[in-house]
Amino acid sequence: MAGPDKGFSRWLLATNHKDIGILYLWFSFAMFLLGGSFAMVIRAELFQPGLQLVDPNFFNQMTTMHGLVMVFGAIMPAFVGLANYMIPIMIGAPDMALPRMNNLSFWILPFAFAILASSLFMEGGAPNFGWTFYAPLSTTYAPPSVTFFIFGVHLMGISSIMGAINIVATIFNLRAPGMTLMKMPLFVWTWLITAFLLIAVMPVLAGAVTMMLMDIHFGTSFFSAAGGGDPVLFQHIFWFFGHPEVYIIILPAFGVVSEIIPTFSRKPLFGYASMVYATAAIAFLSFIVWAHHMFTVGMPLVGELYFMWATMLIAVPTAAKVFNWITTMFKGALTFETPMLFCIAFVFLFTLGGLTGLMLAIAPADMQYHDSYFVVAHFHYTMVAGAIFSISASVYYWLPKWTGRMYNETMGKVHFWIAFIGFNLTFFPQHFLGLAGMPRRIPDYSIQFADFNMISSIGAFTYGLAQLIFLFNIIRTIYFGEKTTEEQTWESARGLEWTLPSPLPFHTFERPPAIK
Ligand code: CU1
Repeated sequence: MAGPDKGFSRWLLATNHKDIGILYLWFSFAMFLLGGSFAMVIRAELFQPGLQLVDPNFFNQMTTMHGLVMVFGAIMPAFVGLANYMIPIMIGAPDMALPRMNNLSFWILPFAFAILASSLFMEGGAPNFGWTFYAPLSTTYAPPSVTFFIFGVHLMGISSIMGAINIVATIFNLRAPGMTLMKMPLFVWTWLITAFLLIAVMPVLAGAVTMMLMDIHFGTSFFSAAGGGDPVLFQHIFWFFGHPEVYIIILPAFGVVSEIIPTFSRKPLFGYASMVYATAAIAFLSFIVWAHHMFTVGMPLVGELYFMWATMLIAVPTAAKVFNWITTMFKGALTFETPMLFCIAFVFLFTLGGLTGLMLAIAPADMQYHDSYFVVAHFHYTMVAGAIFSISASVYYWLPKWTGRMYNETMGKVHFWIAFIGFNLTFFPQHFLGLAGMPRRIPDYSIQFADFNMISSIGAFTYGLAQLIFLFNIIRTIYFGEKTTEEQTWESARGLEWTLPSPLPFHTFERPPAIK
């Protein structure tokens, strides 16, 4: 059945990978603004000590909803959208392998997040137990809306699993002749591995929320010590999902950066094969490090040591990737258009987030850092400067291809610099706050934390403002952007460059240019 071309039914009945990609991307942008507005409430409350702009329980709802909406509503769907739009093009496939399931995986999402967001208006308010929803806070002491939260998580998990199956099926079955696995663009590789992570761990998340549901409504005691269960079991199950989840978020970001840096360096990616193996190694290691989130629960010493060393091992393949990006840029004919600026900031700031991750991996040190603002600073360097910056880069990079129109470069650069400064103003001081002992998820704080919190809040408002420039630039491009020719889209530029002979020893043209 071919859906009507025009109007709402074009989107409702969409089976075309580009249409579905566009739906995912706009949905994730909407969720990004919603989750961002929750962050603005948080930073407004923390602007000064003693403000109490909002009720402390509402503040807890904001931290919870901010995390849930950003992780599951903004970042993940944005990458699924990029996958939908770009993977078939990159591997020479006519569409995704399972186009109708593709439609279903998208259209579940608005309902899942409508259910989640509507809990804000329910009696007792939205979930207030943090995005990690530790039991018994999320079972025995949860507001009634927790049941809607569980249903929402189930729906979103179904959507993710279907999306992942579709991506695996597409990459394994629909590659054009000659497109062997080791010729695939890095973005396709990172998504293939990400899709396997999703298929492996989303059911674990579904299991965790189902056990919660049983504990709340059906009299079981999985997480209740009073009934013979164990609250720490929840943390093990959650983080067995949760740690691979952070790589689900960051691996496609690695892929995007590995596409963009070669283009603006006028060189092929350095160490293609090592990038593929490093991605696979990170994915494997992500399954065996989960308890580094739980150093303070009272694990046996051997457990602490194992999870400490295993976690540190991840730095090896990650460093290989950073080395490859830097070496790709080395002696390249660099230019600094907006996508490249975001990618360079990504490499620099994500590495910083990786280094604080290494600090957190040291079990005895984590006894001090645990649940402090240092953790918040750490993971925002990976989630915002990692995932969000790479998504921003990819939108600027592929917008000319998607729309046939060029975005405004000056406005893009203004967006980048305001975002870069705003981001660092927000999160760099939080390292110091955490080291000085300020706990996370708290609506008020003592006076010695005042200065850094005010700087952080000003930074957050600045970063938030920058996104409005981003939105304006995108809409302006779609309606009024200067028409592009094939040569003006960045990818075509790369294709041309790759056919040129080069005097530099680093230019070994072992890979053909990506199929357009
Ligand atoms: Cu982790």
